[in-house]
Amino acid sequence: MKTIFNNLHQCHDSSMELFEGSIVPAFEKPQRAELIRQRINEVHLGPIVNASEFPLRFATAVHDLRMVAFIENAYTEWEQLGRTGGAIPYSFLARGCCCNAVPVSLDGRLAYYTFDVATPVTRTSWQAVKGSVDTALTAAKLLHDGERAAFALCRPPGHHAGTDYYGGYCFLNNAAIAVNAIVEEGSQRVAVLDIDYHHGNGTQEIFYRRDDVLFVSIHADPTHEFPFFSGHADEAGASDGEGFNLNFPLPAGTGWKVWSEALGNALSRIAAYGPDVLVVSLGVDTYHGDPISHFLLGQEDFIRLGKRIASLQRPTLFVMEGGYAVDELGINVVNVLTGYEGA
Ligand code: OKP
Ligand code: ZN
Repeated sequence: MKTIFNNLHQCHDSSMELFEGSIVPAFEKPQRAELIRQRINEVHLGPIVNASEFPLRFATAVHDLRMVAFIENAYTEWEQLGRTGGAIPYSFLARGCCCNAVPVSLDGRLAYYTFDVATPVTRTSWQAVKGSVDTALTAAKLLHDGERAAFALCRPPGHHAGTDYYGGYCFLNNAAIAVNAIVEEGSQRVAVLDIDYHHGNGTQEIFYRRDDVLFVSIHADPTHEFPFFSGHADEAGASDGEGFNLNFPLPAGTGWKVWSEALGNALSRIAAYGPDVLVVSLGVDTYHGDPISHFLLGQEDFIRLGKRIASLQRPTLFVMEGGYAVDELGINVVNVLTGYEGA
């Protein structure tokens, strides 16, 4: 299959991250995309194609225009205040607050739009963020033009970004923007299978009230794991979307046996839905060696996983999300893709 790549990903390099009370090197770093690209070349998965540019309206079709503009301009404002480092908040919008108005000051708007400190806007982040969206849209276009599968090597990732908030290393929701574009191009039903270790809260929220997009996610139980406030089994969708959201929260220590049972149930639901297109939010932070995660999948399991996804026999768009064990990252990601192709 073809891979879509965008060199602009390098423009987002936040270098540092607050982790368990210390400042450590960022887990979500440019090397990730480079290592995946290298592995794709090594195994001759297929051609690597540069992303094309798309109008921003594809992004603002699922995100609040004011948030998109905020991400684009936050660093200019940050610098005008004489600040250095990445733009991050020191405060957050808490539940039950009496006023949901967007504040005026930059710090107030940071508090409003982002939900963690792991997602700093740097001087050039916007170019990478827009480039990542373009990567997903270029891959979606390939499917529209008749390819059976494509891999959008997106970076930064996207599945934690919701309609009007960003966080968890994610600014704009690449997968959701691609899904929405696919629906606008005429697909009646699109299924999203999110297999990242973390729940795709943003994607869930964006499609929660829609029946033309089925969201299915297998992830760490949010009672113990980031993003903490969504991903429970009883979140089934609302209004028109009731029954079109399906979560499989699993405990820390989950290995292939239990994980693949959940996958079987997820795939049954997707098969019953009968989507025109399947979009896979592909995280490999389910790997046993991942430094921030607690599932126990092995390298060979990723091949099995790819084969199982292929059994659906739907046009499939893989969109890169997480995976932080950099030494094995290329192997794990490409194992899913070769598993899919070899099936
Ligand atoms: C993004 B994706 C580590 C804190 C990290 C952010 C995690 C974002 C994951 N204990 N918090 O879903 O891979
Ligand atoms: Zn993740």
